[in-house]
Amino acid sequence: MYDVTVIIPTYKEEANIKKIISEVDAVFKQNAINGEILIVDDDSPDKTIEIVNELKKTKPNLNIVVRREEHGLSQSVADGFVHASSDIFVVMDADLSHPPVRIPTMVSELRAGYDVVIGSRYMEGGGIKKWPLKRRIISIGATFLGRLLFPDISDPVSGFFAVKKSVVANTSLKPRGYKILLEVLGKGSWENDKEIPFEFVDREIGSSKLKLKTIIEYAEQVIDIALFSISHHESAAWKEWKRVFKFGLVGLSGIVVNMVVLWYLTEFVGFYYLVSSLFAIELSILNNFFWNDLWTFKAGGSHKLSSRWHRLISFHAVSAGGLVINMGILYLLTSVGGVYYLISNIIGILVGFGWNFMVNRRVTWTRR
Ligand SMILES: Nc1nc2c(ncn2[C@@H]2O[C@H](COP(=O)(O)OP(=O)(O)OP(=O)(O)O)[C@@H](O)[C@H]2O)c(=O)[nH]1
Ligand SMILES: [Mg+2]
Repeated sequence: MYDVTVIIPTYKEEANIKKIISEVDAVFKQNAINGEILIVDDDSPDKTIEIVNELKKTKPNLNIVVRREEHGLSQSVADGFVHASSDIFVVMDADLSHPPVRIPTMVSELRAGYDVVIGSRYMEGGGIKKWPLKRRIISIGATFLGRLLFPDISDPVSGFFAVKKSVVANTSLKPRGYKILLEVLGKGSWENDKEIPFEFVDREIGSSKLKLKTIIEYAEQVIDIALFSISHHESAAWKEWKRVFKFGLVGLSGIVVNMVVLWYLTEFVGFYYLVSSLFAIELSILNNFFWNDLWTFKAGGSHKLSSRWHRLISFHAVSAGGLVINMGILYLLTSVGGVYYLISNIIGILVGFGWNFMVNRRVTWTRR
């Protein structure tokens, strides 16, 4: 019936609701969008519902769902997906943090063929205005966790995004969890995404609902999506697991190269073993680089570091960092912490591996 549904979850937004509705409606009119506004309210005890019902009298494209049970932000948005009467959904907050003027761009990107369009605070051109340091730190932490699952997405926990109905239509989104976008990315069926920058403005009126419990639930949600992807191989996060696995296999092959070269140069060429080791380390780094470049991260020339030489240099730098981390942890745990050195070494290797994967993923082999 409509071309676009803007879904706005609300809880106690009496101070903002009127303004956001009229701003979205104005954007519809200015851009000739046949759009619906769907408020999904968790039975707010303030005047939110009353105001919406009053506005409904003059705005036929305004609808409200009032939820009386199982309160929660993600559940509300998921309910909005079910009640929307269009094939394109835009999700945004009620507190004017998300600029409605970006809606037309999101819609046209979906029409251009993208399945998900994300409003990003963390890409060039995006930003956050007037946020206290504490909020910034929490947000950066949450974004970091989300990027473990979706490293190509700068803002995987944004509350401002648009999806095609087909992405979420046959998925069971977990009712719990605060970050609905992460849930959509983790469990929805989509192929390609697009990020567009926007400037997030902190709410001026009304109260924030962010609590410690929210953070714990968020961590649970990330784990849940990671586990989900292990059994759903069409999911985007699964592709990332495959890369981690390949990177690990390549790492093991590097150990073999290292051992063979060390042994050969020492036994048959007669080098002092530490000298042999230098060659062994360099050859294993080269071995790992080429396998990762041709196999783990193969990407038909779409890397930001488009020259293989640049990627090779970057890989060396990251590997050196990984080595320092590995040895540093070995030293600290054993000499300072009194941990048995072989155990310390395993921990050092794992942390070094995590470093190597994540930094190479985001620097050496980052996509354009
Ligand atoms: N339906 C529903 N909406 C909610 C719930 N919690 C928050 N919201 C709405 O979801 C949007 C985002 O919530 P906010 O409280 O702004 O969350 P935030 O942006 O992380 O934090 P602040 O802006 O600092 O408050 C707003 O439109 C809220 O009204 C909820 O439990 N149910
Ligand atoms: Mg907000």
